[in-house]
Amino acid sequence: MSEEKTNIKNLIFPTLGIVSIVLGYFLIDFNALYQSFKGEVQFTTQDKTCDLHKNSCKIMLQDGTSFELGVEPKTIPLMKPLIFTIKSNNQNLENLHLNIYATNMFMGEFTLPIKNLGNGNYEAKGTLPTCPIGDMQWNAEIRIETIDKTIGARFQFKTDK
Ligand SMILES: [Cu+2]
Repeated sequence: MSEEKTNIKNLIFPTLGIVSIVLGYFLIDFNALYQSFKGEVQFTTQDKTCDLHKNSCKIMLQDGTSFELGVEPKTIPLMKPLIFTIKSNNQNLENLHLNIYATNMFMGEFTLPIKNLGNGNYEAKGTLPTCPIGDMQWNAEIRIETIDKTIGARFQFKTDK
């Protein structure tokens, strides 16, 4: 009898340990962690009056780098190929990415490689997923590393269904 109790004890404590590790893994707020990680980037957000459905929008970063983003087609449809054209006053940027994610719903994050086409012209291509709710608000971000920090341009747009 007492031997059996010991066996149960030996079983219960490791099991509890494993269960709490597994629960902990799922209960950690990954979104908050992710956002705090993002918080280390100093973003400059696009002027609210600029509408990517109408024209391209320009952002000037603290270090003097400018990005002008345009989306084709301007209707910004979901589930259709989009071309993001980017102009910069710096012709020599490499390994840039356009990070796109919805801010009013978790729809995943899409990391589109930005191609340097030369003469300050850049381009990224991608497709945004369909959404059962609609009226998604998106951030499209470009980050660049400077000597002491990471800064970034944050473009914003909305999509219908
Ligand atoms: Cu959505």
